[in-house]
Amino acid sequence: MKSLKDKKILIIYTGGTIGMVSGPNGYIPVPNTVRDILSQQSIMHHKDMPSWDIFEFEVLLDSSNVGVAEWNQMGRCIFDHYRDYDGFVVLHGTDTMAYSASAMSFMLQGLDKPVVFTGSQIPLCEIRSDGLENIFNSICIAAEGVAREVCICFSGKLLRGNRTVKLSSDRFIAFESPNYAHLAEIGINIQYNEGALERPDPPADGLKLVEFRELPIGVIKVFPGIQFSLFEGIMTERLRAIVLETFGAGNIPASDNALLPIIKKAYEHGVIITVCSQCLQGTVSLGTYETSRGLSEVGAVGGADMTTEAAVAKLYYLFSAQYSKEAIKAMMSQNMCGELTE
Ligand code: ASN
Repeated sequence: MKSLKDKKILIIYTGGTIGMVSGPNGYIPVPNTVRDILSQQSIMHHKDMPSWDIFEFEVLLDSSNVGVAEWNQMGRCIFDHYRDYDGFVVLHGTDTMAYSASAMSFMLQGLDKPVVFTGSQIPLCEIRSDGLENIFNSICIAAEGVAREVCICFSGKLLRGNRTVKLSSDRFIAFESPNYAHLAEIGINIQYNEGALERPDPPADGLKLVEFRELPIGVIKVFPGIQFSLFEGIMTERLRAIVLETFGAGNIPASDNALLPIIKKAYEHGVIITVCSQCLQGTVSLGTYETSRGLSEVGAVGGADMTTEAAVAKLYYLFSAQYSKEAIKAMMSQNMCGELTE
């Protein structure tokens, strides 16, 4: 087995606070900041450190601006360099990291090397930055090769990417996977939770990249007093899918039964309706309560314990991979890469 220092890691900088500098209009990512700061760290050249290269995106983004094109760019970058490296560290803004990590978990079919997303809450160029520690931990995890899946390494924890949500905009502990065990705890030792890790079989035909296409989908969060009729206008043939963020185990307010006929019409137009929960823990179970029964009767499908982030990414994947409507509907409640518990 290769030791860590014999491993090769590609660090991909996409943008985000970690490489930002304060400007007149707020923080913005600045080219070469991460590269320069990392190169100056003696630990990055320590004899036991894996060898590493850094690839910086031409246009660096606050992650609020990351969309389908950038996901494809990230996926392609990993795909193109897959054979040359033992693992990948993706430096990314925290705001949409959970979406991007979810997207990569579907886009990179047959992945059996670590892809570790990280970033920081304070830029590397400022004192008290959490960035260096996050980067060092991520490099070690990418090099160890135990977690051969898309994960998020942040503030001493390793989480499954498609199970993660951003929890805090100002704490160092910015992420959690509230519905799934941590993949590792990072202390003096990196303690992997073997039972929680994906165990991909080495894929027969290697890594496959499924680039995403733009997709007209919507996320609707229900709330007490919601006037469903306002949403009728968007439920046209143009819409391909909706993620409905419901209460508890998949419950919706009766509100004069306004939603169900709208959902039924949308379903008849071919729209895939996936039911997720506003709760961070637990699962959707349509039919447990009378307030959810109607949803399955009009064609909606329960997304079990999937995060909204994972549900959105999965829809992009399934439509881009050109599955049929029936297959997409079935697959939204089936586990593909550790994103939900069946
Ligand atoms: N707005 C930043 C981003 O997501 C936040 C961060 O990285 N901490 O790019």
